[in-house]
Amino acid sequence: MQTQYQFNCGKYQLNLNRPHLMGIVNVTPDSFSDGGKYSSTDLAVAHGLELIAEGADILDIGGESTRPGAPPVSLDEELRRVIPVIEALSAVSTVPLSIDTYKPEVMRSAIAAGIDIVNDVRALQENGALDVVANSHVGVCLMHMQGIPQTMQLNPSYVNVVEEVKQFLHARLTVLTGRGRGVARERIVLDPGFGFGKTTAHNIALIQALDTLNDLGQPLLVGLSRKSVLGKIAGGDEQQRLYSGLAASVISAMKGASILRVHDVKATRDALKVVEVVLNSI
Ligand code: 8Y4
Repeated sequence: MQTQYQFNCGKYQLNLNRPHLMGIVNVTPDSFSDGGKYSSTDLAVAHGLELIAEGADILDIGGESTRPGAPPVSLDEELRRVIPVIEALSAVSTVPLSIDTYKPEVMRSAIAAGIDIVNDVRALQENGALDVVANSHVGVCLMHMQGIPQTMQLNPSYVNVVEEVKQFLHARLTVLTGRGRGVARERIVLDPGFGFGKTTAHNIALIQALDTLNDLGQPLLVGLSRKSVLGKIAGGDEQQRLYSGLAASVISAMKGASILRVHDVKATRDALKVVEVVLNSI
């Protein structure tokens, strides 16, 4: 199925001998502090614990929407959302915690609060981000994106999307592992960045070519859960993309992806269990 990579991330050493599931924990704006029963912190923590119970191997905590056209969130607001969730979950979690951020200040505070992985859609290109990660022991996911979230879906354009994504990831890998920085390869996973400055055709070409991205020699992370490419292929809005997403997860696993970032942990776990058992018994 895939190469047996070891992933060293913070307090954890994951043996990626089967596809691992990264469950998504969104920390929404706190609209409950004005009288509601549960705060957004409580809701996010409860959701994280539920995902662990369903079989999540990693939790990815995010306080800023990276969706196409979504407005940016200020540094203070992002910190207010995610740090209390990280503090609460790190005290009880049995799995590594990941922070979805591109801001070095959020990375630094999240590391102090107990985060194990930095998941950066900008691949540590923000000033100072690389140093924060290099001077720590966290794992890191380097993702490809063309453009910036506000405008990336307006006119995505490539000569050869697969080659360009591959070259970008190779270049970032070289920077991180190079002299001076010296981040160990065992701390790095790579991600083609589905939906980030890509048309449906680009996304489909990248799914088809996932196996060739294994040439980079690093574990691959795939995030296709509920994304619009699934709706374009099979129809349905965000809430109706579970079955198409399961097909995408099975294909990704069979093409060697090591980590799948998903909303629907229980359903994906069942689907992947079948892949795992059948492929290991032939
Ligand atoms: C419905 C639900 C429609 C969610 C769109 C979305 C990735 C990621 C995101 C990814 C890595 C998203 C933070 C976008 N996607 N990180 N983050 N890889 N590493 N959109 O593909 O989920 S956010």
